[in-house]
Amino acid sequence: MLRLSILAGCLLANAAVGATCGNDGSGFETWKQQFSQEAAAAGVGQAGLQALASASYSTRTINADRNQKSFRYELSEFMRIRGANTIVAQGRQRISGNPAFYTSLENAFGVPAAVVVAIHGMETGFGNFMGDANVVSAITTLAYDCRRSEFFSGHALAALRLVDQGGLSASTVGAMHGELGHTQFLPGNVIAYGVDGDGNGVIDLTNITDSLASTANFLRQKGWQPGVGYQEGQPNFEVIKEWNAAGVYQKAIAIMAAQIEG
Ligand SMILES: [Ca+2]
Repeated sequence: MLRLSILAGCLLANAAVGATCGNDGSGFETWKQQFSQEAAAAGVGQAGLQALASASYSTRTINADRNQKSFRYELSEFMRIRGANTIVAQGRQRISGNPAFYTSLENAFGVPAAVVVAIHGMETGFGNFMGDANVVSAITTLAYDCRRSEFFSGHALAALRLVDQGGLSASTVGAMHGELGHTQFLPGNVIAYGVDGDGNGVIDLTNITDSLASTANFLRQKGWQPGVGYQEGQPNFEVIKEWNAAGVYQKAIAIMAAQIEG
C-alpha cells in the first residue's frame, strides 16, 4: 500500500509539471489544450480560455526573442539614440499642459511626475508606438517555447485573467514579448501593480491614466520613498533599477527626469 501511494504521488507530481514545451510551432496546439486545463484549474474563465484557444504561434516573437542583442552603448550614446532631448522637451510640455493630472499622480503615489513621464517617453514615445504584436499570441508562444517557459507561463496566465477582467482582449496588440500599453507592462505586472486610474472599473494599460497610475504604483510598491532623491547613489535610484535591468536605461531615466523637473 505504501509503495502504491508513493507511485500515485509520483504520477500526480508528473501531471503537475505542466504543458509540454517545444522549440518550434509544431506542438503549440497540443500545448494550448494542456495549458487550457491548467488555466481552468487556476480559475481562468471562459473568456480567457477562448482567447487562449484563438492564440496562434508567433514566429515573429520567437525570432525577436532568439535575436535579442545585448547592447553595450555608452550612456551618452544610448541617450542620443533614444532621443533623450526630445523626451525631455516633450515631457516638460506634457506636465505643463496638464498640471492637475500630474499633480494628482504625484499626490497619489509619491513619485515625481517627471520620473513617470520620462519612463512614458522612453517606453513608447508617450504612447506613440505601443507595439504591433498580438499580446495573447506573443505571451502564450513564449510560455510554450522551452527557453523561458516557466517565467512566461505566469505572464500567460495573467494575460488570460486580464481577458476575463476586460482589460485585455484576444485582439489587443503590444510589444514582441507581450508588453502592454503606454509603459509596456508584462501581464503579470498588470495583475500585481495595475491601477484603475480613471475609475471606469477596468485596468486598461492602453489608457494613459490607468497606465501612468500603474507605473507610479509599481515604483511606489517597489519601495519608492516620497521626497527622497532618485539620482545614482540615492535611495530611489534602487527603485528605478526594478523597472529595467539595463544600467544605461536606469541612468538615462534618472537624468531625463531631473532635466524634466529642472
Ligand atoms: Ca480604467
